[in-house]
Amino acid sequence: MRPLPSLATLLGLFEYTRCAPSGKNIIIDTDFYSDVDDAGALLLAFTHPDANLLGVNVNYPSTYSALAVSALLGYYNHSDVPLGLIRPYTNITWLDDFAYENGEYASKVAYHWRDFSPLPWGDVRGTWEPVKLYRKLLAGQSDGTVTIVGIGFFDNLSALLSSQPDPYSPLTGSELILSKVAELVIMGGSYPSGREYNFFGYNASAAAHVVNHWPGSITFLGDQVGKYVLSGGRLALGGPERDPVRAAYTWYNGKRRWRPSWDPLTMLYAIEGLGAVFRVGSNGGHNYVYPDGRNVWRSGDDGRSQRYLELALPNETAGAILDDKFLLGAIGATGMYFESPGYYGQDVLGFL
Ligand SMILES: [Ca+2]
Repeated sequence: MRPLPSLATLLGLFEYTRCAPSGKNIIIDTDFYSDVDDAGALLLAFTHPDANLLGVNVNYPSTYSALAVSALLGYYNHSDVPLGLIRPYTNITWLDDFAYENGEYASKVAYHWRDFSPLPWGDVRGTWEPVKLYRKLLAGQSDGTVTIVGIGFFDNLSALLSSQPDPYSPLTGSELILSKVAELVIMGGSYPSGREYNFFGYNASAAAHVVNHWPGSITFLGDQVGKYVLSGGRLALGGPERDPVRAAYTWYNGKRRWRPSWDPLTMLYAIEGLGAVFRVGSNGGHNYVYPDGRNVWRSGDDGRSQRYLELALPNETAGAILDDKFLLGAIGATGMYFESPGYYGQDVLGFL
């Protein structure tokens, strides 16, 4: 079993997480619907001391996805952060009709943490239309200072790219991106080539539009990087009992608890950069997405700045780093430190 962080380390980082928000300007585009790794990514972003959260857009048209993200925003003290939801939406919930082993979590998080949510239970009319939210947020920031993190599907980003001048900005979507966005960080694709769900699974033409026509820098984290990095288990086993992301991992994973880390790794890079965890896997070149969602890394930069990531550490080390950050973020959000020496590793799933 991996050694636990020392008490001094935990307390020191706990204090750090209570500081006023600063750091990198982040807008998140998440499906928050099927795989629970979106919840891990949001826990990272909502509690990381180096992230300045500007807004969240939901790219899957479920009211429960938006209500759950709203509950997380409230729970982690970001009730003032605006939330968008793709239109038209329905009350659809996820069913694991692939493996019939993973549990739905979005509606449960939305309901059980509804008292934290800025949105009233069951009513998402207060969410932004995603393109309007993007344009408002981007227009309000200094040039070249915004990082957009895409950890789902591409309809919102495609619509931003195609958008026209409006009351928020006289620039087209492409001009606004070029002016304001420092980097688009995408979980999607397979490198140097392959077929990955975020590109082909929902709206492949939107993925192709964004990847092939985005005017600024893009960094990709592909399927192979996240697949073998397991995280979430320590949070599920020993995190604060009332933490909603702990519950999400528990509901989704059942007794297996750990889960691949595509979205949390993408978020970690977006906030912290390469650090000791990542290195650039590409050597020049650019990504190309076919109309059916397959992708290939092509030589030549084609006038664009694109790269894909690899891990610079063993999978187990990267997973342990994520688990540390999940746990510390969750503890920091409770406003209290758990003093019981037997707390960590204790199976407290009985609360469900
Ligand atoms: Ca996702």
